[in-house]
Amino acid sequence: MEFFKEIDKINYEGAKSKNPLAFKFYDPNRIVLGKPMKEHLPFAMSWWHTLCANGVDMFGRGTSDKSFGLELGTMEHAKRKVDFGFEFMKKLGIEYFCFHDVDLVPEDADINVTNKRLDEISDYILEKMHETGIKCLWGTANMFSNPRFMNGAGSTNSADVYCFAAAQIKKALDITVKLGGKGYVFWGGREGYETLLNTDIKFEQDNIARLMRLAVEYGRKIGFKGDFYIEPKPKEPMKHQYDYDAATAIGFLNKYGLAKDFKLNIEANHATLAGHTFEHELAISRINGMLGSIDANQGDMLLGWDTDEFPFDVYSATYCMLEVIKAGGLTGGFNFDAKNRRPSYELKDLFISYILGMDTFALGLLNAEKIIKDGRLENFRKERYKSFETGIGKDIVNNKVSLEDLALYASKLKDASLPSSGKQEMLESIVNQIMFSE
Ligand code: XLS
Ligand code: NI
Ligand code: NI
Repeated sequence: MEFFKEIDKINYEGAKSKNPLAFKFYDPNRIVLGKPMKEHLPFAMSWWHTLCANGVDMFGRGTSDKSFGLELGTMEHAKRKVDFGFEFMKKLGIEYFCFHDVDLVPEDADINVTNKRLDEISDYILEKMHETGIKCLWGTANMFSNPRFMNGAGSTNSADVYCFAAAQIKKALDITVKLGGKGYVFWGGREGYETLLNTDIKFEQDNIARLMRLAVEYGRKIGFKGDFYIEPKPKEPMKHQYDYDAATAIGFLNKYGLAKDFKLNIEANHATLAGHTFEHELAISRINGMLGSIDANQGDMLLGWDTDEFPFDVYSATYCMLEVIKAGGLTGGFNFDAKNRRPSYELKDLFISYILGMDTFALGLLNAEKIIKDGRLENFRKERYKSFETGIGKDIVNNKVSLEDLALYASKLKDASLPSSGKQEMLESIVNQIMFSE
């Protein structure tokens, strides 16, 4: 069954095209820095936003009909989502998908029933994967929607709930491995707290780490070779989330001896919620060898929550791609953890939204290539530290001097000249020049 008879495969038509259902910049086979664009940009569809979310918000019902002509909450409907999702990915040329357990099937009150449904749906998904060549980027367990997780999963005060979290992780790992997923994500969900008056943060963090360790042990036992990811987020739903940002998550992973099995999944909107730029979070991950995957979206600077908009900001995508290229690429991919705005409710808007996101990252990649080939930014950055290449600077870097040596050096100089000018405005104008001249 074909859902979109009126929408064919989305093709690249070039920057001059006025066809809303065509790529203007994403040209999958175009060679950029030695490899095809699509290899730089392994895009993924998020099951939840694309196939489940209907635009419901705190103030109103859904606006978008995701029933696909069937009754919601049934296995027939769950299969229909698979059919729709695969047609959607195929038409857009998206090669990966990401899922939470409960995105795939309706959750039953009895976890054993839910697990059987997951077996059934994953058989069906596997068939579709073989038919189309589409792959699984990562899976995860939703440990935040069910009321039992009101205090989180690993961070819960209830040992029974902790076991349910473990059971869901076990099953989600089984399904991820069955589908050949490249990664497994822990987004902290409700792993956080509201008030210290009732919370033992040390105990909760120890318990989260224990749960992650158990997940790694089990995953490796069943043959999962990919990366585990932490997806940092500073707030929402909890006031204090333990995985606040990349630096915090990396500290946590190192403290608990989890660093070798984990990398980070960086979401643009989470970065800005933490008061950072997207590229800051990517750079912090990269310099620690932990840039794994990306949740590609963007927030609204005027709204303080995770609005999950489709990426549109070309500067941000450009800085992102500079980081990704510096890191030598991602072990994961670019998952559009993004939803169309509530008033863009037509299913056709889903195609248009993904085209926007994919074109934005294609532009980011093309700009990054130009910036790298131009070389002025990189040269300037290197030059800026050149006082550490000779003399006392070189001795510092080579750990050849003591604090007293440095103090003596300073006392002989009497006064230090100012560091070289940062020239931010010059650099920004170079970026504009490169981006907007052909
Ligand atoms: C929520 C997160 C979530 C994760 C997967 O803010 O972005 O969607 O990506 O659980
Ligand atoms: Ni996300
Ligand atoms: Ni998010």
